[in-house]
Amino acid sequence: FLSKPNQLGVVAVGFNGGQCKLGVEAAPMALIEAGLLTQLKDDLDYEIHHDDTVHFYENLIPAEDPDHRGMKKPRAVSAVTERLSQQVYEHAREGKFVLTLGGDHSIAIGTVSGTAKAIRERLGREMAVIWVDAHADLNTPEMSPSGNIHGMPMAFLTRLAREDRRDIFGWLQDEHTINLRKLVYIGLRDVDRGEKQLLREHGIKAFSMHDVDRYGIGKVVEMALAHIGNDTPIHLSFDVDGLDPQWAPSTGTPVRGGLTLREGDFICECVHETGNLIAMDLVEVNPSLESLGASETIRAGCSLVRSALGDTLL
Ligand code: 4U7
Ligand code: MN
Ligand code: MN
Ligand code: MN
Repeated sequence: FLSKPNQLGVVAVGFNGGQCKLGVEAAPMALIEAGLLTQLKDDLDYEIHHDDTVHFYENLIPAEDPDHRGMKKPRAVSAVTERLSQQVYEHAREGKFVLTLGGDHSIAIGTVSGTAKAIRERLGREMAVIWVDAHADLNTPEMSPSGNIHGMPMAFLTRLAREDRRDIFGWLQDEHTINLRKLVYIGLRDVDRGEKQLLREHGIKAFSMHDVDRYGIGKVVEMALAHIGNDTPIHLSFDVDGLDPQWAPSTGTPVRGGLTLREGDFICECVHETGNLIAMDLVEVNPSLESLGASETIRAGCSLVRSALGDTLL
């Protein structure tokens, strides 16, 4: 589905407004300083299109941003994701692979909407999303226990949550959205009550850590890809907290009992092997938490991205 398979559009998003902890905005720089883009260029032969900027979108953050329907910083997250959606769209519409380095997971409202629109325009098709995460990020504003928008992106992207105000996600059009049947979760282990109900009610495909234990990661990935089908573009949104804190301790909402780094890499490798992967997000790396584990977490993040871009051993 990529007309330029070795061309890589990179967007570095230093945004933390979808949650309350500082530090996640420093992740793109930390990943780049760890050599990620150099590795993709020198070892995997990608031609990199990057503006050499970490975007903080300072001029888009309003001074006043009161809660709306319980959402915290709704205008800031909306304005930043609207801009990011355009940036991602511009790469994707040229047929490049789009790699977005976050940032907290609210930024997926921008990335997924951007690729979904480009794929509809270029190919006339609906794309699929593989969401690797401890969490489902499917809370509607009313259901959310925290009001943090990084726990809501999938609700807005699937239209389970809607808001008409243009400055609070009202810019999302049908062309930006994802079909609930084309969403697959892997790694879930901390899902809120309301989210569980939505998963059941809508029959959303979800592989929890229980499924990973029962079937093994090989079978789980096989079932996930079978659900999506052979002929569908895939956007992989990887929250580093999908990994166990043993491998990725530096993240805002760690949950024990997660994927090993090898299992995470394996998911990425298999999705790469389909030949259908068109974009990846790596989010929720927070180098300022667990300072002892920061470099491990950054290394884990680099490894996941390399795996998704075709770094297999043989
Ligand atoms: B992440 C949570 F309540 N579900 O909505 C919420 F447990 O992007 C956590 O996956 C969300 O890291 C975590 O606040 C968002 C909570
Ligand atoms: Mn998470
Ligand atoms: Mn997440
Ligand atoms: Mn998190």
